Amino acid sequence: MTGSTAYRGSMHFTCGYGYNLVGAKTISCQADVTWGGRVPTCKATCRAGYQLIAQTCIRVGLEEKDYEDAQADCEREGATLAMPKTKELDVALRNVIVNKYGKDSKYWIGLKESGSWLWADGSSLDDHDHHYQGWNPGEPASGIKAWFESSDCVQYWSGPTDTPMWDDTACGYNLRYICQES
Ligand SMILES: [Ca+2]
Repeated sequence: MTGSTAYRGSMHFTCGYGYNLVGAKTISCQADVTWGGRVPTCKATCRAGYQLIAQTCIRVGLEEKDYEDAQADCEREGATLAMPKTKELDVALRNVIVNKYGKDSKYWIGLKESGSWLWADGSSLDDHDHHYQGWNPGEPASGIKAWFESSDCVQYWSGPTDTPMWDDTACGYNLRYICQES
């Protein structure tokens, strides 16, 4: 909200990401210290099936798919696998999963190793010095590569911490997954 609350001043309203403004963008201040119109509201704009979590529209897919199929399913909806790049979003996603589905299932997120760790939008996990990372203690661990062709895709896994945290595993496993609107 910017502008002036003085008489004949006008206020301009905007909404944060994931919200649409409902009502007039600009309203004026009246001589009697009331607004010259209704104060607008912000309404979440996630598409059907998605919910707003930490300013991000997400959907939890309960069908179990391998990493590529899960990513393709998200892409069909104009989304990608979820990218919990911030602690805020990572913790919010964990809480949604645990509160709704418990801590035992595993879920793909949009992080994969292709030379380096890349998010589903192509950005690098190592882009900046103080980037957030939500790995389980001891992960990413490459030991599993002796048995499987690749251990390059990242899942939420309630391992030693009993909390869904990042773990690299074989991309061919069929897991639940989380989509994020892009
Ligand atoms: Ca691992």
